[in-house]
Amino acid sequence: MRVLVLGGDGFCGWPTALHLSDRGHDVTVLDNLSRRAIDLELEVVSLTPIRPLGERLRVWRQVSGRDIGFVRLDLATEYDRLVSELTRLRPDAVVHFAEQRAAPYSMRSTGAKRYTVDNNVRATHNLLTALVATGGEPALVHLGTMGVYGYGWSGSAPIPEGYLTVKVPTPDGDLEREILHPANPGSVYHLTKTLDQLMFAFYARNDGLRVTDLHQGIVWGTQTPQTARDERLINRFDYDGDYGTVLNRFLMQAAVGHPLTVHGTGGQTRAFIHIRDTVRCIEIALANPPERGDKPAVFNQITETHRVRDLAELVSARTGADVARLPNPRQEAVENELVVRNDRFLELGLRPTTLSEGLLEECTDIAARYKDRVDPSKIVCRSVWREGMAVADDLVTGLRQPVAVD
Ligand code: NAD
Ligand code: USQ
Repeated sequence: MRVLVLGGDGFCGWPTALHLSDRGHDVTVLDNLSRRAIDLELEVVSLTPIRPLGERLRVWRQVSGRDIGFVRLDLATEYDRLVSELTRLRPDAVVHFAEQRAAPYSMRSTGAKRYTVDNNVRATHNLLTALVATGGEPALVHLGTMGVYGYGWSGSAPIPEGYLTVKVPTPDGDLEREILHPANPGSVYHLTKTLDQLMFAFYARNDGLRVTDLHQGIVWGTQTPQTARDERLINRFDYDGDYGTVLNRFLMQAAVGHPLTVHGTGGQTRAFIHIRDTVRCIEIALANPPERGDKPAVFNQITETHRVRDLAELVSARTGADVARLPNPRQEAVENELVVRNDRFLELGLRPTTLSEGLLEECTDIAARYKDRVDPSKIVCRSVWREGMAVADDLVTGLRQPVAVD
């Protein structure tokens, strides 16, 4: 297949591009490199020394003999160029990772809220209209999020894959209807993903676009077999308070001797997936697109669920790290249950990678190898959901290292 990977320079997109290229697909990456610009804005770098995209692509050609194309383009603002590129490349499938994806970043300021909505909603809508304008052939696979469902709304009832069957009382008796699961976003970022869902439903119905929306849990780990082939192919590892996600942060914190930063009681239960399974899920979704005229296919892209304090205890037991209980900078349920259906990927052959499979070790080793790149002043989460909420002071100040800028 000819596959266009939007956001292919990012944490999920880069290993996906390599995985698909390795499987023999003809891959082109499209990215505006905005994620690298946000690192500059936040004055932080990936824990791992990621190389410029041009170098990544050259090294991939050397180690695999395969070419990956690159188009630098802003999906949110360069509509005409997007149409030209779709016409030129004629992809069979488009994988859409290209959005601002950090919930804390999306809440850090008025400007960041507006940027997140402008960027994500316009990028997705431009893509959908460009697909229609160019004939609507490619199947679209989009990365959504478990956060569209929210946490705790349905108690211990399992979260279905996208749709809920409801009974609507009418004077003539109950009508049974299948509806999109009610949206319950917990941040401006998650809000944009709930808006994406409505756009997919509309364009699938109105224009027959074939859309798969993958509601992915928190991705952990960093390397895949392809990114591990050469240090210059290494994947991004975000550790800072805005972009770092909880399990990778705990593993990094343990490696540098920083207490594990549990928000509140740590009673939040979340869904997780290893980056190796992310790339496999994308491949499975590409091989199983919906038919024209179908409603968007929704898969829950998760392999396990864990409570934040249990993860902290697990990492602490393995490494001896202290656990710190910090004021929670987010507005979220203090404790929640989470039961998630993920039958569709399992039926299609996904064999889940779990926390117990030695990959915690791999992740800790990577964090330890690059620990000199960590700036401890960037670790505590300081983006608050509402002005005036309390945040913690730095927990470690004495270890500040000079950060190497790539
Ligand atoms: P990332 O920020 O590392 O990568 C996103 C990429 O998209 C970046 O390279 C960025 O430069 C690019 N991009 C952003 N806006 C763009 C635009 N307007 N035009 C062109 N390129 C643009 O994020 P990630 O962690 O790789 O996440 C990828 C997708 O997966 C996101 O949509 C995210 O919501 C979703 N997701 C991620 C996780 C996770 O834990 N990382 C979990 C669930 C879902
Ligand atoms: N948390 C801590 N300590 C930390 C960091 C986070 O206790 O140091 C807590 C948060 O308060 C939250 C939970 O851990 O309750 C998860 O936070 P996170 O930053 O790991 O994940 P989240 O903000 O939900 O976002 C990440 C990705 C996002 C994706 C989402 C999937 O950044 O792109 O959509 O995971 S999901 O959570 O399933 O919606």
